[in-house]
Amino acid sequence: MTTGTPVAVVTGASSGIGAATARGLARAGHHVILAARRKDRIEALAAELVAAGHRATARVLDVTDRAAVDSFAAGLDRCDVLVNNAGGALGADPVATGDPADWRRMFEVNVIGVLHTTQALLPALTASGDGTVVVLTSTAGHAAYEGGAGYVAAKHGAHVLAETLRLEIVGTPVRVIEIAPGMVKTEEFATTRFHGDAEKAAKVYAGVAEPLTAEDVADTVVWAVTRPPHVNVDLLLLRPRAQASNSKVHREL
Ligand code: 8X3
Repeated sequence: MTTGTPVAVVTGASSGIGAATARGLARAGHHVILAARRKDRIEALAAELVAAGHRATARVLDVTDRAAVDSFAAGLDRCDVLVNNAGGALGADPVATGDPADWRRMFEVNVIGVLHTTQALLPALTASGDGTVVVLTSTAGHAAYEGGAGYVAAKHGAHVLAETLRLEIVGTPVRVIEIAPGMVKTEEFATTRFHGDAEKAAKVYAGVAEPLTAEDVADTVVWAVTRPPHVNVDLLLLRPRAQASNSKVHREL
């Protein structure tokens, strides 16, 4: 294993689960590289972490831009952990009327984005001697639900990418961890899904006592990453207690 401060790249680190994971990994002793499109947000988070005595660097990155991902990877001295968090849902229409542009964008971010960063950083992760790839999928990557098909299809793609990669690189010093959260209430997920419609977004969580928070998921990611290197948490599904399946949610209305 390489000595010195381990470096953890977190994509989509500008908000939600990504930002919380970056905070958690920084607290766990990693130098976190905050990668996201929104410069102001990642710079503010990096400043917050540095002020708290941690190591953090902000790097603007769009994971769907392969050239940008390659030059991002070339600019890193080392990489021990890659958290593929950038992703999201767009639309909640039935298959019959779903917007192909939404489907295409979800596949680009949730699947091709993970492919780009993983391909670009795999050499550095291998060279670290104990590398970890985390793929944040979703319970949508494990079962379908009505109105979810575009996101469900994309997250199934990310799940299969993780599963296949684990098979292909066994015997190398890199493990592949998939974390699949269910209902998580974050600042942006549902609003983005409904193209900015706050009222529709609020309905997602209506009456649900305690949806998961970004911190709950980050906690799980940090736990999995900080297990000894020979321990591979292949797949961890987590949901709030009030959610028994993708479509069975207890609501107090
Ligand atoms: C988020 C979970 O139920 O909105 O990844 O698909 S869900």
